[in-house]
Amino acid sequence: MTKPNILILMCDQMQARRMGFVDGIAYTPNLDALAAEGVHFTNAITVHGQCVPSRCALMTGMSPHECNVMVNYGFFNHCGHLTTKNRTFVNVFRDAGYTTAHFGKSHLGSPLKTMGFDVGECLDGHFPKGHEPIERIRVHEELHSQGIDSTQGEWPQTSTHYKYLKQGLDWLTNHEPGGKPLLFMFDTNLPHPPFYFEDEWRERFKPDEMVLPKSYYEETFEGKPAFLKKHVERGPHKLESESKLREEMAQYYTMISAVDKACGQVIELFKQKGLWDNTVVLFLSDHGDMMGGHRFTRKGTMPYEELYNIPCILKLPVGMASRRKTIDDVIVSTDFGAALLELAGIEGPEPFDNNDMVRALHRDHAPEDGHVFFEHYAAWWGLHPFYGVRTATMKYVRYYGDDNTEELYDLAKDPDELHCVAFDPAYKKQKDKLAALADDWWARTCGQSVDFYESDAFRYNLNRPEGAVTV
Ligand SMILES: [Ca+2]
Repeated sequence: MTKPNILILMCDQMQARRMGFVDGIAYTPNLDALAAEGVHFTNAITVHGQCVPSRCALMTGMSPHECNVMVNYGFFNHCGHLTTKNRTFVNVFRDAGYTTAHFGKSHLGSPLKTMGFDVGECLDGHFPKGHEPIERIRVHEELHSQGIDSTQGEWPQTSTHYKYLKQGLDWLTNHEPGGKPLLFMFDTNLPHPPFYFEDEWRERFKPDEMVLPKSYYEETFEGKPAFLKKHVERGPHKLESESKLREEMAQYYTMISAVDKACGQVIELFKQKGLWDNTVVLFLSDHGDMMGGHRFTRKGTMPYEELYNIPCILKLPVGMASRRKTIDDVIVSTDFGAALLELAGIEGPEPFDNNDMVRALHRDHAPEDGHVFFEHYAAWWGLHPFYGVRTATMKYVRYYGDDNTEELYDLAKDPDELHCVAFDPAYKKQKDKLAALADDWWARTCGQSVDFYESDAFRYNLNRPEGAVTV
């Protein structure tokens, strides 16, 4: 049987709930149609709530602390990035005879070829070009000290999106399969800040009609880590005003509609070329945006659903079926590469030899003990390292740095994560069990202390000579 093609449609900073068939406000007809044809995973969790670690983990199938990329390079002198030592799931597809192509953002700090792609173009944005890793982070810090946010890249957001979309569509139009299956990844930088209105959908989304999250109004921060309240009141996560938030949310929706339209164009081309029926499609984002949740903006340093629950749609090729159309099993982004390999009938080497995503397709119900792990380390606005575990109904978080505290949420009763029950005696038994699970994961995957991660050897990636990148 001919191996299926793989189409990965990836976007940036999109919350799970911002699809038309989920929230009723978003306008995403192409994603709605994809979900109708495929399977919607409602509890897909990214292993990390920020760009580079999330993307590196997706590619390698390893958690950020396992692939040594825990921070967006540049933050706090960390310059960890993937190198040829890291094998990606795309490398495995290429070795199995696939043509592999990538167009758009990668943000992996490494050339596409190193990541396993035969062809493509990428925006490995967020750094001035022409600098080696250690020098680049110095440039980054210098700009930051001058009050310049160099994380916003060198190009306007919108032209970047359309540039790589056009390049991808052009390549795909001219691509002759030659009997080889195709892995094609379109990876857009939208809907990343700075937010703006995509004109085509401006009239559809009125700021005063936006529905703000319940936690925007009701968050008290009682019983939560102290830094959260400080950040929201004084720090870089502070919202300017409700009207600004409403405007940003409307802008966010227009950018998501642009993502949707682009996905529709790629899908249409797959159909025109006769590839569609034998193609596995995965739509996802690298993480979400707080978008007013708990009165935060942006991302990083907090473990909430707005960031960690990502959109996830899987379309299977003709001849394969899922027992459910909507799957609420918790699954994690480090499983996605392994799942794509399994669906293509390719035996993946470790860690691509095991995943729960495909198993979920064959189940009628989520397993009672289903759980996944996640982590964060640091972002520009602070070093607040944590790891945690998410089940279908609970979330536990352990802060292992100076914060030295815990969070626990009963998501079944409190989906907005307003009431931290980590220190509620009624939840002690559940907390102890989840804490033991999370601690065991951290120990057996060689999780380390802050001192280790703050050592120069780790931050400067000094043991990785081939890590010198040209982006
Ligand atoms: Ca991102």
